[in-house]
Amino acid sequence: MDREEKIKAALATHPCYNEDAHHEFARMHLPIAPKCNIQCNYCNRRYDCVNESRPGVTSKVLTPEQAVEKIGMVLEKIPYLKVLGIAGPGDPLANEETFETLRLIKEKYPDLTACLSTNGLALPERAEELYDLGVRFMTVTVNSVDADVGSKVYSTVLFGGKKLKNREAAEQLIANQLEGIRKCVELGMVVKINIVMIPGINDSHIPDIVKKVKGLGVYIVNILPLIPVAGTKFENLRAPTPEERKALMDLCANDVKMMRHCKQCRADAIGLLADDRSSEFILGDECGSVCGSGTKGPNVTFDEKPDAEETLVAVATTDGTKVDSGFGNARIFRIYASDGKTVRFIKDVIPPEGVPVAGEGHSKRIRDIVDMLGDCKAVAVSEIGHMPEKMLLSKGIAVVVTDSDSDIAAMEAASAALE
Ligand code: CLF
Ligand code: SF4
Repeated sequence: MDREEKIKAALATHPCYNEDAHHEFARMHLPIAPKCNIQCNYCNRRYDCVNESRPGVTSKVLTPEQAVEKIGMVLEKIPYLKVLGIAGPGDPLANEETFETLRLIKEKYPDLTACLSTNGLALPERAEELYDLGVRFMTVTVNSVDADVGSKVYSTVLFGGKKLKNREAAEQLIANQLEGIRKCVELGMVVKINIVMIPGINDSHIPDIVKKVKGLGVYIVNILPLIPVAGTKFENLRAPTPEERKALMDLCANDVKMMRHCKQCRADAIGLLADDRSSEFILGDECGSVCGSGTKGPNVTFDEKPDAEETLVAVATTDGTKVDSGFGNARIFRIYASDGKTVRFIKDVIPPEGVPVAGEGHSKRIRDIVDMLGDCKAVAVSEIGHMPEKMLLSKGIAVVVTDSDSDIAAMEAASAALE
């Protein structure tokens, strides 16, 4: 196969770049890159890079060796895995581990597609190396192509041994992003642009960004909604409504292909975009960090303690993004701390799997889960049976039935706990 045919074949099985492929083919993120070289005003660095992930999600960092070892485990259970992505938890190009991981992937899994997501600051100097290491799919998050707008989005940029601020920071970042994109396209990579839509800051500027990157030859654009996160400069801004985002995407679709099926997945996501199976592949020494209890059972120790005035609540979920599970069958309980006005993510608690859905085994599972929720004062679930509800209420844990997004559900649970 020549170079173009190879890229065409990879495009046919890439779940993000090709909407038709996302029900059939899986991606695996390798969370090996914790550091970042810029500060976006919507990012709380306790969590994964928001340029590619949903806010409030924390991935455990692996070494390149651990990450590559895990690929073999995943392929055994998910043979339709086609793409290996590096998307954080920080910026991949601010971490040498990214290059080591790509070297290992090229050696062991040359048939899988290597994909990367970056803020683009270091792209001009590393693009060729990335191409040589086999990267053919590159995502760059570009929130402005105008330094006046950019200076509202970014507060600092670390470049050339200097800490740049405000307008100077934005100018440098934008120049590097555009040059990096140009180089990647010239080398023959397929380039996707992510744009975070921030009402009142860059929303009216987004059509100009799209026109600019179209001129550089990008393949597809993904407009992500701002999700305001406590502890960031943008915590009091509002998210765009789905209607506003759709209208903007429809407008920009006149210029370039739009991605409309993004799941804002975590930096350690594994599986089909709509079915994250990362909790099935937790390595032994990841327990206690990612999941708190993992399969170890009750008596959770929270490694990040809530402040004295904060209330702990739990949210039942499958993929971390919304409440979609009943109490007894939840794959993950996301634990949040709330001061009554905002919520902040503490950690995931993962109940043991493979327990009977009825009989004594089932009641024991319910008791274990109640114990695992430790000091939580409320739990949000999509449904709950009489027995677990009674058990929770007897322990002073309020129950909220909802189908909201996880962070909103955590707020609903916190209100119920404080009633
Ligand atoms: Fe990962 Fe990103 Fe590659 Fe996909 S995700 S590095 S391009 S393999 Fe995909 Fe997830 Fe949306 Fe990203 S759904 S957040 S667009
Ligand atoms: Fe956060 Fe990503 Fe921005 Fe770095 S590039 S500050 S990790 S959102």
